[in-house]
Amino acid sequence: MIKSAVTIALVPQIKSGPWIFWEDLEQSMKKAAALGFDGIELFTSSADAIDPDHLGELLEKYQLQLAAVGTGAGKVIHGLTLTDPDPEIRKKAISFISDMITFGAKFGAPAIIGSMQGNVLPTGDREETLTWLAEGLEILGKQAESERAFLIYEPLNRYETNLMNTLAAGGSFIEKHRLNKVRLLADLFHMNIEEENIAQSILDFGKHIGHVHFADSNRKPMGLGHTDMGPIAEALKEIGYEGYISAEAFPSPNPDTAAEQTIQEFRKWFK
Ligand code: LER
Ligand code: MN
Repeated sequence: MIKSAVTIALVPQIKSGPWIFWEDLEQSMKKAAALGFDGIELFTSSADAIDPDHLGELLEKYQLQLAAVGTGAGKVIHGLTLTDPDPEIRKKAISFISDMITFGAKFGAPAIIGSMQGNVLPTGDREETLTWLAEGLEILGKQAESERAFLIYEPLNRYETNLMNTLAAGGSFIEKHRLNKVRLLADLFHMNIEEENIAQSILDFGKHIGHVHFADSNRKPMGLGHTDMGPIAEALKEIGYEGYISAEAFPSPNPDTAAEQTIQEFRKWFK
């Protein structure tokens, strides 16, 4: 069954990002539960930012699942990426994500590698950079597997990375490097910019998709832009997608209304 989730970011440095809730953890979870979301996706500044016992109690209290954990703070706060030319920084990036994997896996949730993938630098070599990325994903994918989770890699739009921008690029990379424990994140906002046909890409690379970010063409909550959601919802059903559709959108016009708009759209397309 396809499940709904909503993002909660607890990182002050990225408050202006596309997250629905970004204040108090418990208040946000209470609201998510009241609206009927199945899960929450968390962005924290590090793996030890929240006491896992406390999170476990809140998940139990509000009957929510942890859908995924984001790792972007590793780049935003600590300047780490998996493709930094400095091997020490790559090592620290792996260690940061590794801790996030362990944190998420306690609750059966995967970690997401989005901005932590980095970029090929103007002075860099593309093949070498992609080799570093493959090495990082291989190590972290194996770790996720050993903790009974999986790892999510997110193709981003061209303004955020020059590594991989489409499901086709991400899917081919996974296949080429036999990254069996890595699944793709289909972020509908990035796909709106990069894919020729969002629904067709979902049909073509569906077997690799492990998570979906739900946002409209302008990154407002679904329904507030011009994305044609009908064929996308059909494609996700056709591939038998059973993961989360997680609202990673601007809290527009405010977090509460954005959350309500999102759950209404989720029900419209998936219930
Ligand atoms: C992360 O999931 C993402 O989509 C990035 O664009 C956030 O900056
Ligand atoms: Mn995303």
